[in-house]
Amino acid sequence: EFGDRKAKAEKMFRLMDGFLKNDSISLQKDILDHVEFTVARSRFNFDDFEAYQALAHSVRDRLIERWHDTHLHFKKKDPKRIYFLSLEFLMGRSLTNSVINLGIQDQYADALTQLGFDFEVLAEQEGDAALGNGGLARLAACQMDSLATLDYPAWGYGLRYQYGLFRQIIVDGFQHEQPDFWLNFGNPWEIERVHVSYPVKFYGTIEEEVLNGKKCKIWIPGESVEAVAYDNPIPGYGTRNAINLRLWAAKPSDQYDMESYTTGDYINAIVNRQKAETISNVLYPDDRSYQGKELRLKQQYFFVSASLQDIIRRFKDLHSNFDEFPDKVALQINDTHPSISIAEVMRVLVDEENLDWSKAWGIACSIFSVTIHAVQPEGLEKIPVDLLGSVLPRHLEIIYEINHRLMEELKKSFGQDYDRLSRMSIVEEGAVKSIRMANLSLACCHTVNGVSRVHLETLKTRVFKDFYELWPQKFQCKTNGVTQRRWIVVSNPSLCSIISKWLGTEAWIRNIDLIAGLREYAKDPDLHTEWKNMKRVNKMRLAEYIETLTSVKVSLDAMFDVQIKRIHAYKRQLLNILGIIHRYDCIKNMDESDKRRVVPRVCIIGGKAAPGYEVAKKIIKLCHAVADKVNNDPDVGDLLKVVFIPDYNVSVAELVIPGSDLSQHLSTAGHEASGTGCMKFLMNGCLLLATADGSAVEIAEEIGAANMFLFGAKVDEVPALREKGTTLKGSLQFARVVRMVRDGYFGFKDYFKSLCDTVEDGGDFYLLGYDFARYLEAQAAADRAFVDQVKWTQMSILSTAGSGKFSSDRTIEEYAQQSWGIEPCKCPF
Ligand code: GPQ
Repeated sequence: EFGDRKAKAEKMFRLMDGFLKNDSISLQKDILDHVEFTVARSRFNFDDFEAYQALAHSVRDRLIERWHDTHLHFKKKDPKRIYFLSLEFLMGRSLTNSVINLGIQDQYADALTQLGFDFEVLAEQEGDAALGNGGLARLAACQMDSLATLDYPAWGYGLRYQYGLFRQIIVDGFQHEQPDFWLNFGNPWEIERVHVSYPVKFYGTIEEEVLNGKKCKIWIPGESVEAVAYDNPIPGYGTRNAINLRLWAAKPSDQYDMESYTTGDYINAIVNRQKAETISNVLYPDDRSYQGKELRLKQQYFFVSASLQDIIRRFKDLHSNFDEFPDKVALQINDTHPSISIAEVMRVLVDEENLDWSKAWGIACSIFSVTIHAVQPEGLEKIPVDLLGSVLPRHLEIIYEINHRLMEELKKSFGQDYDRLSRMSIVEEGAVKSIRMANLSLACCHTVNGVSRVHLETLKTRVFKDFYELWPQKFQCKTNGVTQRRWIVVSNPSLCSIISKWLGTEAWIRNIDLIAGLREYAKDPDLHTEWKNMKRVNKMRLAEYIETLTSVKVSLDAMFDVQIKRIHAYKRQLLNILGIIHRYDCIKNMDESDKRRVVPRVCIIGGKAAPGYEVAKKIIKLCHAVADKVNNDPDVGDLLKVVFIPDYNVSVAELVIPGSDLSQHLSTAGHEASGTGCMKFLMNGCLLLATADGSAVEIAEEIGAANMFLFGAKVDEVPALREKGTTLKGSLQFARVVRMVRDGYFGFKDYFKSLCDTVEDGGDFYLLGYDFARYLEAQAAADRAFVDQVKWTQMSILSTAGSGKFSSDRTIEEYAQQSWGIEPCKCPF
């Protein structure tokens, strides 16, 4: 009967030419239909937001069409798939990206004009999907775009948080956090799959049973929560492929605990059940600090368990023998957050599929690879044994068994070297006995990836030295990249046209290597004119935004100098502010003729501080305090303006990056695993002022160190400099600017005291004092370069031209070939 229905539907579909059409009239009709029937407003009376909703639904229909075709095609071909597990995805807005990737931007723009609307105005109505904190999460989003574009059979899996990353509001210069209930106004980009749901179990006890003469462990769970799928289609560019990002939401389960209903406590039973939903409620906003929170562990297991049930169900649709599992499944774990999946795979294979341990372990070892984003051993995730034993008792047992076998193996290689064994153990003995999730990942994964060359070196020589000595072949470098679709085509359309015009092709949007062709024209005066116009228009947009948000008027002739990223002590926003204070101090002491030689600057800083991160919050306040003083000082005028852009997020980045001249990446060498912001600036022709850290080292190789402003202590100098510690005094200039803050020159004397203490009095772990003089020199070099606009423009063109390596397309190709062993699976048009 089903076959018959299918044939009839197909026949009717072809007769009616049922595919969605993309001419202007069809699009207009579609949008108006969605106004009337989806948004339920009158076709003759709807506002910009309602127009956006209707437009988004019309685009969504087209996404779904391709997404269906892609999945049918994947199902038919049954290739090995890559499953990308990540607790965070920072997707930002979807509208413009979708229509560009679908290749129907002009048609939509035209259709909207006909209806009296402006595409760009409607695009501004969309809020960001902010299901992540920072670099790690945006990287996952960029990689999804590349996976789709390169036609890889990929799935993303994560959590559908009700509350994304908090909104930052600034009151009197202080950060306040407000909840981001992003789903309040509906989310047209997701598809709720009420039928795709799985129970996820927690707590309970373990019992032993004898089954067929074999002793077995049976987990009797104490709680069950339902995971419901929400699918988010991810369209590739220049292909019909659209892959799926499946996010899980927690819903109360109706499976267990019928008792409380029958005992009559109906209301309480419902209230208790409702608590299940809290699992997917909120994203943890403290980027990289692990506090052993029960809810966090439950989030991790919840999304991992649901994803694996889904993956295994898909596998079993076509296969019955788990020997074939590694031929069909590659699992990528994004940092250690999803690493409980290793224990879960073992549990399913051993306890549910009845495979013997070593066979199951062999399978696990051939499907998992991990990427580490942390730099410090202290930054690695640890779960207290008591906590794990209570929430996931069977998983704790399995981890102990894995560890026992690991220790036996290690003894073969290292004999009685107990120090080494205890360092490599998955179980950390100590005041709080814990499970080292990184060690679990290292024991199992066939590949351990670092995110830049410097970072991989750190992993090999410091963080995982012992493991590297045992399994050197596991360690690989996959330097991060970002997608040129979002970071040039979507966010800088004028630059996009210039590149296509000068290269004579749009092919670089799929094949970024071509962008190097711009080098040939780096000195061409016509290109310079177009380039400078593009930059000026982008600066104008940014200046308007700044004025609306902060009431500060900035001059377009000034150098727009930008540092936007999460606020962290190691990223050294404080170094930037102290540099600004120095600049201010210099201007104050100049006579009029000196002032004429000053290169005017607009110093722009933006970023969120984790809610409990005191130092980071003080940095934000200091930035405002300095801005207040400088911006209102008539001696300074347009020579220096300081701006803090509130609520930095993906869509703000899309506006700010194209409008900047210079960007700053100031991490103390050895602390930024890679950095990806710098790549976005590079693509947009902004010059980089950076330490030799993370990916900046590789950027210098690509564009030539002479085309950027590198400064500061090198990675291998840092430990010795720290050793010297107390005897190492920063420069006089450094002492002077810190003193100004200490003395209350910018007010809030008592409040800033502890911040000053972090860089003085023998502290200064991040070596601000040591690097300060070199930092000022680099800044002076940037000023000199800016005065010579021909030189500057040439450096800017060479930056864009040299950015090819930093496309996530290159990164994904490397993962596909070196870690996952997958092939493209292109859906025919
Ligand atoms: N990163 Cl450990 C995060 O954004 N969050 C984290 O919890 C950790 C790392 C960043 C890292 O700091 C950057 O250097 C990288 O470029 C980025 O991950 C992506 O790899």
